[in-house]
Parts: sequence; structure tokens; C-alpha cells
Amino acid sequence: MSDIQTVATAPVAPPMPAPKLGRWARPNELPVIDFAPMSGRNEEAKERLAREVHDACRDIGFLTIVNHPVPPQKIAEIFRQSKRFFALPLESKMKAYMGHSNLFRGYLPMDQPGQKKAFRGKAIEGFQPHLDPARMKARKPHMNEAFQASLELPEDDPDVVAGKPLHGHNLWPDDLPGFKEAVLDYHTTMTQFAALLASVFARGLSLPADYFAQFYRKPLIQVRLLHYLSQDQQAALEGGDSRAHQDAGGFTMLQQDDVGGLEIKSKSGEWLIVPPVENSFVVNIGDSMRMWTNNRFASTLHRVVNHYGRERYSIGVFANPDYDTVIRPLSTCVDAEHPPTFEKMPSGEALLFLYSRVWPSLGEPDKASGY
Ligand SMILES: O=C(O)CCC(=O)C(=O)O
Ligand SMILES: [Fe+2]
Repeated sequence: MSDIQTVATAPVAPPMPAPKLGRWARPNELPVIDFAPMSGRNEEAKERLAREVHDACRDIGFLTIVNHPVPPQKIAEIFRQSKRFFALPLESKMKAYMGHSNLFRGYLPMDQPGQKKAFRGKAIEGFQPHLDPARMKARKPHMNEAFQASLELPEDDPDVVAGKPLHGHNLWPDDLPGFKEAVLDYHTTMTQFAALLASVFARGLSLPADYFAQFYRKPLIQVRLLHYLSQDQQAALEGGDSRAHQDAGGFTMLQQDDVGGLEIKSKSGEWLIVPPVENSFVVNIGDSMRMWTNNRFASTLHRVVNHYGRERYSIGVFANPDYDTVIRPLSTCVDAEHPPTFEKMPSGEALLFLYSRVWPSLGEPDKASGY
């Protein structure tokens, strides 16, 4: 008698394809755009710049910006503060643990996905398409930790009083003088830079320069400090690849140090390593802007693979619009050849659903409120 038993099994999803190593992008493969005209008075130069940015957003969804208005001292200072924070003992960092609030702010330790599922918000078709359950399950260890902060709102802020999701105060370590001030200062500076970028996107899309300002009045802009350990090549590749993603908000403004490791998926399917350029920002389009532009702008898949034998620090700023923003395809991006691909997306609820999926144990419902 055979001792092999047949057991009824559920259909098994095909295995994920093996991830491929990236290669350094060649100088002409990723656009480097000079923002100097934005601080001058030459309107023609500004229009040219807006067109250049538009084409880069359409063709690649990633660009490197030099001669931007963010002072180098502010960038040096936020990196310095980030290194101070991550150098704290785990116990001190855990005082600001993201699980202590339901606002998705504070400290996320290395590779500790939550277990409890408490989905909030609303699933939107076509938003964050990479997040299928099979991919979520196939995540491999990726050695990074993060600290996240957003607009600091007092208890008596009307939206906080009303219990509006994602509105409130940040979590801070209690033994790091100057950290809170530096993070909030960077948040303010980057909110201004976001407004400038949004005006350049608007011009490029044949809209009034202040068009997006109506959606960024009390925006859910996040500053995310990130710290990656170096892993051996295979582990770094598997961990990074299993977290390949498209950003969710309007756009992202990223500082990376000189280690390298950010990789973007090209149209031909290759992974291109984005070369660090001193004093630059890497800016990329997120899903919200892709949807605003009716899929004209690309929200490109990217990942971080650090196998360079050095720790890596980066600082992402995610330009999410106001919670109540309803995203509809822009009129200048719709015509007979490009019919609308969706009707409308409630931005806040879509973000809330995303956050409660990627950080599930932190998705506790808000206190009793109309939301
Ligand atoms: O660390 C980086 O360079 C990129 C991080 C990133 O893509 C993200 O946090 O969305
Ligand atoms: Fe990203």
C-alpha cells in the first residue's frame, strides 16, 4: 500500500518570477532638470521648464531636480537628525512606535508587519495596482526602519475634534532634543517646495499655475525618514523586490544619500539604479497624479535594493492632497482619444485603505465620529 496521501488543496497561485538585479542608469536615461528658471522672471524659460517636466512625467515618471530652492543646510540637518534618531536604542525609538496611535505616524521597526487586520477607508479600483494579496504574502525580509511625521495639529483643531482620519499630532521620541523641531521645519520647507512643483505640473498640463492649490490647503504631506541596512545581494534583491511599489500620493520628493539603491522599472522591463546626484531631489509621480492626469503621467514601479556594504539613509516626502480631495480626470487630459479611465476617487479614503493594508495592525478604527 502506498503511503502517499492525496489531499484536496486550494488552487495555488503561480510562483513569483525570480527578481532580477538592476543596473546603473546611463547619464541620458533619466532626466536631470534644472529648476533655476523658477526663481527668475523669464516666463518663457518657466514654460519651457514646465514642458520638460511634463514630458519626463509622461515618459518615465521620475526626474532628478537640480538648482531647487531647498537650502542645502536644511537637507544636511534632516539627515543629521535622522541618523541621530535611528542610532537611539530600540527601546527609545519604540516610545514613538507607530502602533501607539492610529494615524500612521511615528516609528516603524525593521520588518515587523502587523498581524491584526482592521481595514479602514475605501478600496479603489486601479489605485495601487501592485498591491495584490499574493504579492503581499510573498514579502521577504527587507532590513529597513522608518519614522513618519505629518502636519502637527493641536487637539482643538476642528478636524481633530471631528475625528477626521489621519489628522492629529505626531509621535516623538522623548530624549532627542531638536529632533521634533528639525522634522517639522523640514515638513514646512517641503510643503512649500511641493507647492512650487505642483505649479510646474499645472503649467505643463495647460492649467493655471495655482490649479492644484485648492487640493493642498491642509494636505496629508508625510515626511518619511528611512534607514536601510546592507544585506547580501540575494537577500537585498528579494526583500527590495517584494516591496516594489508605485507611490500613492500626488508626487514624491526624495533625498537619497550617496550609497545608491533606488531602482526604477523602465518601460523595457529593466531595473535602473537611480544615480545619486549631489544637492538634487529625485521627484516621482504617484498614483493620485497618474489618475488626475487620466494616466498621462506615469506612476512608475520602484524598489530599494541595498547590497553595497553600507547603511543607507533616505528621506521621502509624499505630497498627498487634503483628505477631502476628490480626484477626477483633469479636463485637459481628456479628449476623444483619451476618454476618462475612472469617474472619481476620494483621496483620503483611498490612502486610508492603503495604509491599513500595508500597516495592518495599526488600522484600528477612529474614535466615534462621523467618519
Ligand atoms: O528610500 C528610497 O530611496 C525610496 C523609498 C520609497 O520608495 C518609499 O518610501 O516610497
Ligand atoms: Fe516609493
